Amino acid sequence: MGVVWLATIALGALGLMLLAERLRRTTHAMAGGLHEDISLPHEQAWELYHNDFSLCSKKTRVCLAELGINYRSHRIDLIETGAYENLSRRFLKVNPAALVPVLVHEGHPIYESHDQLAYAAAHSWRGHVLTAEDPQRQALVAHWVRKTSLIGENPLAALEETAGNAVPGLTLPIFAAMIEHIPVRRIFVGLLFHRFPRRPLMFLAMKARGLKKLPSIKPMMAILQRSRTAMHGHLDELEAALEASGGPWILGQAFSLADVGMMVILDRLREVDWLGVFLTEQRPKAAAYWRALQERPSYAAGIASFEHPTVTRGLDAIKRLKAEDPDFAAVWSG
Ligand SMILES: N[C@@H](CCC(=O)N[C@@H](CS)C(=O)NCC(=O)O)C(=O)O
Repeated sequence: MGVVWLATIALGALGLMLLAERLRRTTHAMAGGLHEDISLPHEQAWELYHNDFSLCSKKTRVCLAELGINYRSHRIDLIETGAYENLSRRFLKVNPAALVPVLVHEGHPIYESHDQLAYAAAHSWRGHVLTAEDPQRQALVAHWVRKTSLIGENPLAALEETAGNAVPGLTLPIFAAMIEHIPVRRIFVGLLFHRFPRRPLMFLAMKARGLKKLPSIKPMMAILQRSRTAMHGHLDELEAALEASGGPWILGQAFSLADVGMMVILDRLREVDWLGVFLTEQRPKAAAYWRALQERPSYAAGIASFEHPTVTRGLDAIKRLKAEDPDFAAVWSG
């Protein structure tokens, strides 16, 4: 009986501790743009909370590199790169939505990466170089910035809307490869504190099955197929835009924020070995465009120099399995 009482008390205490921690780590949506009402400790005019692998973080880093803005870097782990640091008390003070990137200017945060691009361009003497002056071209830049963004709370529900929303589904294989090396207890932190429990649940499912068995997780394969179809549509639009502008960039001779977003999307396709599917001879302009994008110093500064070891290892594992296992390779065909 004494043991039962002790166990009950211990469980009760644990439950209370978890509840108290849950209350301390409440998360909620944050509107995009500058929040002058929030002041964060800072040492530099520009600071960036970001993750090496995250699509939106890459976009903001490339934009800052294009603008020549120096920033203090705060690297934040996400579960796929090691741990749910985005759910830590410290980071939730920076962004209660628990998302990266967060750009901080003079101590005030700017949420949503597309808003960060616009804000940084508007506050840099070189900003006009990345945006357009005449309204028609401005509208074109706005169209492509949106097209390359992750929009909405559930991007998977609107894959056809933006190329950014079609990316997470195509990222599933590298997520599965990366999560193989992350201990399950770290994913549990997400189950306790994440605003969208379906995200840690998805990682748990991939962890349980392993990379090789990813093709057997039917709901994920359905998302992947839908994302692939949607991405084909988005890249057809890119091919047409490059044809119309005459290249080398979406606006023609001028590199703009439109290209910043697309650089990051194409790089993610590289990271998950999709380029052979999407940049075929059917899209020669997009293929040449991708080659030109990789030549930009901002590609090295914002993307290549942040290559994460788990991503490199994951891509190697994907390529190995594709060569060995036809069922696995079939994910990329068809
Ligand atoms: N619409 C937001 C999306 C931000 C977002 O989803 N960030 C992802 C990384 S790309 C993240 O922080 N995920 C962490 C998580 O869901 O646990 C933006 O463009 O900034």
